[in-house]
Amino acid sequence: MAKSKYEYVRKFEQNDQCLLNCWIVIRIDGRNFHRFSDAHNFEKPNDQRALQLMNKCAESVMKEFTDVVIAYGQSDEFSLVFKRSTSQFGRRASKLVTNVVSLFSSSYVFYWGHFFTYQELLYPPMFDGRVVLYPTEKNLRDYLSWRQADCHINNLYNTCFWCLVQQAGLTSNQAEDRLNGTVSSDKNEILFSEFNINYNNLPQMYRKGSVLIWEKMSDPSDSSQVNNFQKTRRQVALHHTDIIGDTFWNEHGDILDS
Ligand code: DGT
Ligand code: MG
Ligand code: MG
Ligand code: MG
Ligand code: MG
Repeated sequence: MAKSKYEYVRKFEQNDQCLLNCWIVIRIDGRNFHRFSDAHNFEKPNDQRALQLMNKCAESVMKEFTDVVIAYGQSDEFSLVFKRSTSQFGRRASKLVTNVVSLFSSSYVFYWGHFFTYQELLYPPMFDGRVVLYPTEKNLRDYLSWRQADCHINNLYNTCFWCLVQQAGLTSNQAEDRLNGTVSSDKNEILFSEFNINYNNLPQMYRKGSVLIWEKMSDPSDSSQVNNFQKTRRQVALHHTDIIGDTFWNEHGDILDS
């Protein structure tokens, strides 16, 4: 078929194929969730409903894009890691990030009411997205460690901050001044001695964030047993666990193999 004289404009499109052999990380982050969390009365410092909704959205993305081997989320962000050999969308960065962000955002609205039973969604939320490539296992693990360390640092700070404001009656400025220059052990001590809170006993989801991986589980919908072997199905499993140390990676050696 003859091409129209306009066809040449295609050549202006840029090739944004991600480098081969690298893990493709897509990190999405809620736009101005400072305002969004206030407007929707999120509990401070952690709103269980909001975090569970984020996890549900990430699960939706993983079920659609099964080359995502692990996803890590905390606060208003999620990092989704495509296996290094993925050929999804020909590894085109713009295709990958826009599809992931749009499915995540639409899922956030779609599932809102499942988690926020009494809180109406007041306006459409937005998420940004970026693509980062990691060529070595060390780089990728360091990336995920960076996000989990960020979760810990922010959560410890925010937990102290809101105790000082909500329970001790300090103003925001006073609470900030009080925490200025403190290290982790100081904050643990404030929580323990002034608010009777053992930080390590707070919910793991708040302290560690959320880790989603594929796990083989026996399929309860399939009762047929072949040679005493129950069929297994890959399902998305949710963990709130340390991913900085080696234990998690030793127990789930297949995540980075693929
Ligand atoms: P951005 O990302 O530059 O558009 O701006 P923000 O406001 O989204 O800033 P960001 O992403 O650095 O920080 C996340 C905000 O979301 C932060 O203000 C706290 C809020 N947020 C996230 N999760 C929760 C939660 O569970 N409870 C409450 N109260 N706030 C939360
Ligand atoms: Mg930001
Ligand atoms: Mg944000
Ligand atoms: Mg954020
Ligand atoms: Mg089309």
